[in-house]
Amino acid sequence: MDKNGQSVQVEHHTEYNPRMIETKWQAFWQEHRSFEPVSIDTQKPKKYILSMFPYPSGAIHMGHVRNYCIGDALARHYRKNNFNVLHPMGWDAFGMPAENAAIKHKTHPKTWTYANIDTMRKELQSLGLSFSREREFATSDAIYTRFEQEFFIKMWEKGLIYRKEAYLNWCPKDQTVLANEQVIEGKCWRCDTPVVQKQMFQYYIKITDYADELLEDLESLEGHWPTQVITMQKNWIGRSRGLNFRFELDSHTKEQLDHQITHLEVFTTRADTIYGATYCAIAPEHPIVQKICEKGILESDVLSAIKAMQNSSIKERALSEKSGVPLNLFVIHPLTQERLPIWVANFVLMDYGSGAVMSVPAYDERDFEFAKKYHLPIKLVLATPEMQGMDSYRIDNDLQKAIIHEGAMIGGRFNGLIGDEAREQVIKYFEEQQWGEGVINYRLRDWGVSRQRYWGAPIPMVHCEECGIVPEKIENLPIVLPEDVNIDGEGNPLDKHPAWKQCLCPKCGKPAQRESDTMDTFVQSSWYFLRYSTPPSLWEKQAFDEASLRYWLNVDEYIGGIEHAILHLLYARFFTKVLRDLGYIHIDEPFANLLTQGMVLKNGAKMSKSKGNVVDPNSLVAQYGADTARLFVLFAAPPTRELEWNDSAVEGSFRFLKRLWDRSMYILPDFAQSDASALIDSQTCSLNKEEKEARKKVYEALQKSHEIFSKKQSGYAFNTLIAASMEAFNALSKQDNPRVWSEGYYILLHILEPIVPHICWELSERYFMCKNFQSIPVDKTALESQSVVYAITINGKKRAEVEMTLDLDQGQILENARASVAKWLKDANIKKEIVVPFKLVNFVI
Ligand code: ANZ
Ligand code: ZN
Repeated sequence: MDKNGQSVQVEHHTEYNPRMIETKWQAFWQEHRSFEPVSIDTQKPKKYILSMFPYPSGAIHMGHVRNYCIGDALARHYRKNNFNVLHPMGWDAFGMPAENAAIKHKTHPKTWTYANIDTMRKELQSLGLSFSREREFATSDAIYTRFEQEFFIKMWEKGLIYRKEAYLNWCPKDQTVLANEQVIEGKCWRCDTPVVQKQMFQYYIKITDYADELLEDLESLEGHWPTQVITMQKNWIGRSRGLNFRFELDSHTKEQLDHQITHLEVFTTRADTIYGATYCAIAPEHPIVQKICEKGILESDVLSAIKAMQNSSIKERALSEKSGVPLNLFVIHPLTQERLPIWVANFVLMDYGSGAVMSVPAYDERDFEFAKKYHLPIKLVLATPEMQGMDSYRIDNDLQKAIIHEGAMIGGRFNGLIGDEAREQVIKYFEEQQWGEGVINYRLRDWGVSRQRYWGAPIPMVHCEECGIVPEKIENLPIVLPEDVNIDGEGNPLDKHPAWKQCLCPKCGKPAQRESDTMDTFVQSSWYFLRYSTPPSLWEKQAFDEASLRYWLNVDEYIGGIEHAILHLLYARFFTKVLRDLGYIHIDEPFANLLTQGMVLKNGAKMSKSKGNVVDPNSLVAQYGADTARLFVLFAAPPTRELEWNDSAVEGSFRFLKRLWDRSMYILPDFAQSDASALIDSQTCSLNKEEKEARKKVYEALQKSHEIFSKKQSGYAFNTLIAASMEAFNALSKQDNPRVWSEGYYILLHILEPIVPHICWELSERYFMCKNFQSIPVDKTALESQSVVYAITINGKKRAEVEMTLDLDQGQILENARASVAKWLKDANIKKEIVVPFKLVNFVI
């Protein structure tokens, strides 16, 4: 009844028709702008929930569905709890697949990309995800590129970007640079021509300048980011303390090198193993190699082995077996004066340390493998069990594997020193002798951002004959891509374009040429999360609105795949710090919390096109509806774990929703208020056990909901919340008090709304006249375990009374009962045990 005493019309009960209610509510949400945040609302707390944006490949897959359902549950929860919620979505739209499609299907990358975006937007919408539509953008939009180019210029001016020659995969036939994925078994993916390594100038961003801060700030993320991700980033940055020192070349070697090179500098993290060095290994690109090749004194097979190493990519080298050739050149060991041979080795990298190592096969796995292969001596110099108590150095070419544990140094001035202490003492001595110095090294490399491709953000630099390389003027931005290009896989389309490159030098005004490299797509994904904070009406004019940034950042919860543990997440952290130092933003770290969702598997393998085991989310939604899809992905596994596809679990999810729908007809027909708590209160005492039990289960589920969303139970275990809701629903079904039904439904719809929103909004509208969900407090009295007194009888004769709580199962009830009448049962032969729930237990003996 409503206030005027008139009965409220409840629509006649109908079949559960997900398609109908889902389209209805999706239209409603859009029309009412239900998910648009208030730009800045100082009256409310804010939450910024972000799922990693997708690459617009053309279709969403189950991994996306999972990722976005997790984020959506959080966003809806906070909205309901009176937060101002920013939950945006966009498109990581530049990248190679668009160009590959252009080559294959003769379409334009832009057409292809934006058509895919339209398709995928519809797919996401059909899932009822509560994204802000108004803040959506694609990173290929010119107004986004505009500011990325501005950042590039500011970074260049600050010395954070430089050019350096680097080796790239090059197809000599197509005259084009190839990405690693385009090199298949050493050959070009298009024409099968063997790929060579070609040196070309590339732009680099100095992420290494931030190595220390990136490492140190990981500490502040502990407890908020998965430990695994933090560890992976630490290892990737790879900070290590070591010794840089110079071996003197022997006199014959100096002569060979025309006295132009007199020393070989190496970097080691294991200065304590210095006496165990038996050879040196240098990178194929090392200056000594260059010099000796020029001299033309190497045997032709040695020369061709070196050429082969130089022509294989860094990735290939890492994957192939260790190999090398000796140069017949030697260094002098600074402590022992021994002559050690210099080898060229494929596992030594030119851009790490000094591109040369002292090789200590006894204590380093790579050196060991190499020494075994080429029969180089293996020398034990540390007191470890392998030394068998001997107290002077020992050659042991039969050693089975490299020794990785520490041991004390033996003999000489460092005798007895072990570990860090030993290393520091050796470093100190070398510094005193001026042979070398202690250094900190990082594995992290500067970030090469040049790509010789069309579908990317143009690097806003100009090549002028007079002025050199000059940044474009800010007022000339954006530098947009020409649309009339011929993309055929040969060369760089921007380079080939007849007119696009021609421009005027921003400095001297003379004719000049544009840079034709575009930026790595990781640049776009390094700042998109900052951009969403700014209202779209300002996007044209500024990168960010200061006040909006202050209000919305950090991202409170970032959700995405573990495959982004290193690159994307590290670059995003780095960009945040750079933009801070350029004065654009004020935060140090972008993502306060990170949730890495597990993979979606089918038949034990990751769902992927190549394995042919993908399930198309569209057909799932078409068959069962979005709510079933959402319920399934959140019920089948906790978010961080792997999710195994299971057809019958999908069925089960659908059946639960159908039952939820069908039994809604037991809700009080005249219950037209949106606050259910008034319903039961006065009646609590007169409820029977089943009714009390049902209420208890309902409030337990509600309490679980509070706990799970507030992270008291870590990892957002929505699966347990769904399980609790199902249990509550079953308990409700075991009683028939319409008031308990109504209250239970009211609360269950509230709990389930973040997970299965469409059905919840529909039933709430039908039965509770409400189009809004609010937070409901837990009725603590409902949670108390109710107890009853059982009569315990033997052969029908009452022997005892026992109070028991309602949550006990049959086994526990019997156990209590037996204990209470133990003295009568002691020697008896129990023939039968009968439990009458909530009343009595009878033993027949
Ligand atoms: C001698 C040694 C003995 C080493 C030993 C290790 C163990 P991290 O810890 O990753 O920084 N190294 C140095 N420069 C290299 C290069 N350009 N390419 C390949 N390897 C290089 O690694 C440092 C160690 O990697 C260095 O310490 C060096 O080998 C090798 F029992 O020196 B070590
Ligand atoms: Zn100029």
